[in-house]
Amino acid sequence: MGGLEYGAQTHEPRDDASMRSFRHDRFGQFIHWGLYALPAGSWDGVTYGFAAEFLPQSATIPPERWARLGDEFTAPEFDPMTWARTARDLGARYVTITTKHHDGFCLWPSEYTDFTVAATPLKRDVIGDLVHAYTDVGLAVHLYYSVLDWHHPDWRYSVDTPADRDAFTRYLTFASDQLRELATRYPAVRGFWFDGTWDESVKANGRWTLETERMLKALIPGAIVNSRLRADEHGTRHRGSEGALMGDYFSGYERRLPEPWDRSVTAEDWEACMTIPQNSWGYHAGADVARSHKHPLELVEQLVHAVSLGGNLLLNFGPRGDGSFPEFEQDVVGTVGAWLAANGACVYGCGVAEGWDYPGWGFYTRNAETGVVYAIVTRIPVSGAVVLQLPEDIRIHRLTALDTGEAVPFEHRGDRAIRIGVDRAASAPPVFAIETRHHETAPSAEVNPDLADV
Ligand code: JFZ
Repeated sequence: MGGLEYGAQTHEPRDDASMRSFRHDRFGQFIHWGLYALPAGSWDGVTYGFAAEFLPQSATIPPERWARLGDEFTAPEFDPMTWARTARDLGARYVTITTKHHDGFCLWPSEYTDFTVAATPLKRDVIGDLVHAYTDVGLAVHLYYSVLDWHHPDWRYSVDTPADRDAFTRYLTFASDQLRELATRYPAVRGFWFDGTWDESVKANGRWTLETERMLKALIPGAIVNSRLRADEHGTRHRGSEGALMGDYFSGYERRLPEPWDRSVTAEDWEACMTIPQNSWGYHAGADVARSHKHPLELVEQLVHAVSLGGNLLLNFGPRGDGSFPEFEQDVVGTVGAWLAANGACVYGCGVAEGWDYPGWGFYTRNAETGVVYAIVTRIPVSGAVVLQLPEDIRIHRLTALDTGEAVPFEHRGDRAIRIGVDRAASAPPVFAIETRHHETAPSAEVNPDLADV
């Protein structure tokens, strides 16, 4: 390992049951909820186009003033079972929830600060109630934690003086205490998603990032931790100075995906996180932000794009301050959920389809267990037909429409390609399930006449 003390602990992807199930799940729901959902991007009559959770910075709101928003946190519509059903209807298999974002407000009654949901009219332990509800409907829960904290007096962006060092050391103890508290209070959680780790102060504490990862894994066996937590002793993040991934999966694809033909990314586990608006994680009520919302089918496309490259997609939802989901998010739940209900077999348990080159009209995925290859047509050509280039020595055994299970006619174009007609009026990406066989492999146990009687 070339002597890095706080760098990567292993050079191989994890292959234990917990990691396999995270990989199998492929689709998660991200939840950003906190005080920022109340002003929803506007302050004193001015709307700020930037991300709603950054409003304290955009509108230069002093922490004391921001903290008073707690008095308005009544969330009359907040119902953990409704949230859990929403995640399940979306087709997500896991949920990652913000426990504390950059503003420092905690959605659980932490004993290490007063700035928590316990001091609001809502009072209840939001994280505890959600962990319970999601687990009840069979979803894995991960906890998001921002190390960056605009509220805590000991937070520092950089550590320049001995006084800074003392303060930041106290801060890291506070963060460790909170993380131990989370892991102890909610042992059912399956992983931790770190954020707010890009400042010089954290980069100078690579050792703390490794110790934190170890502590969480000791408290919760099998816990999964994203790469964004980690820095090595040189302050190099995500991947150590030697290039090896730190943490369990690469979490650097933010509001973007790798190029669809870039198979090099399949060497690591990774998860991309995605917003529905162009750029807001917390609920933003601004009209310009609303105009930037992605179409629900664009999100279907991004999901299969991620899976085709062996990655997960974590799709963000920002519930309103009252605890309800805005209409555009409910539309996403309806459309993406319905598509997955019919076509989920091309997502769950699937990954890269080796040998099947990026086709341009969509994506290929493959279920590693069954070997079935899926062709997902996200961009139906005006010709009304797609051509599939087959890997060498691969023949089509059976070709069906995934949603109906019915056989689909196709036309051979030599040995290495087939052509399938596609309904140009399809209202959602059609998926073809392809069972293949090897060219040389005899389909039955017939004796090869050339070898008989030898
Ligand atoms: C961070 C947060 O600032 C944001 O509010 C949200 O929680 C998001 C999930 O994470 O934003 C980032 C983090 C990393 C990058 C950009 C924005 N990055 O790596 O480019």
